[in-house]
Amino acid sequence: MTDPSPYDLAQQAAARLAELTGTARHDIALVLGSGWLPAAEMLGETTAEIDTTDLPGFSAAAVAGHSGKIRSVRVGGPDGQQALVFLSRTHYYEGKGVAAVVHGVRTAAAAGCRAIVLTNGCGGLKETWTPGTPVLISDHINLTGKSPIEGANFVDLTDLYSSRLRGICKEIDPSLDEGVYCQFPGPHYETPAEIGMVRAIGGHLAGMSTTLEAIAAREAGMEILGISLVTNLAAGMSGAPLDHAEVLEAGRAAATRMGELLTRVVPRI
Ligand code: 8IG
Repeated sequence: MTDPSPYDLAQQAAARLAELTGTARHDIALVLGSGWLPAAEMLGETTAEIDTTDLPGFSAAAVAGHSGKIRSVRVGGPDGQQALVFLSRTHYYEGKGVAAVVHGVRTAAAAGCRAIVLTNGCGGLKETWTPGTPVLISDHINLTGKSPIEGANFVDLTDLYSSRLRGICKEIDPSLDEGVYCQFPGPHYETPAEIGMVRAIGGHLAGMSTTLEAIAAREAGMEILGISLVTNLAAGMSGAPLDHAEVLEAGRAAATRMGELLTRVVPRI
């Protein structure tokens, strides 16, 4: 027998997800990056929590500060939406392949989600972005050299990070800035010279996730909101080496601001 396609596998995962959560359809998905869990706790009432490994196509989480769980969360708002919250993601640097990286996104689409909020922790290239500053992703540069799309499907990527959703965020918090996110393969951080390259090619944020997921989400027809939490100044800018513990601490410190943003924006998506 041939292996199921990534799209079939996502359909299977969504069917199992519906059984395990007792919720036939989800409306909106959120993927939590480094530092985002405390913020997401404020979103609403968790009606179910499952292990990703109980769904077809997912494997165990690999990074401290990421847990391999998916929550079904009742979100406030007029229509009472049901959110699917991924407490972890599969990173490109885990070496499981691009299909594994975007399996959660495809599962969310198959589960009915018409929008997705992709969050991450990353390095910032603007001095004014002190650790703990959330920044809206306006566009991206995918430096992995890979695509999650299989076959000759020439997907359009203009307005990939919905200007409508960015507008809603800015109505809620006019002080929010925007930036272009560059995805590096990782897992090492950049060299100062590579951050110089990011600046030269028009990037403002450096990280190890999000762009492949955004491409898969667009392919699946979802509207995308991308928000980075700047947890550190990009390599070479602060004079100090980058430290994963500091990254997690910056997330904890900024949780309230990000939690308020998510809680107010999600019901309006
Ligand atoms: I959190 O400075 C976090 N993730 N590539 N560079 C890259 N990824 C990151 C960084 C960073 N900070």
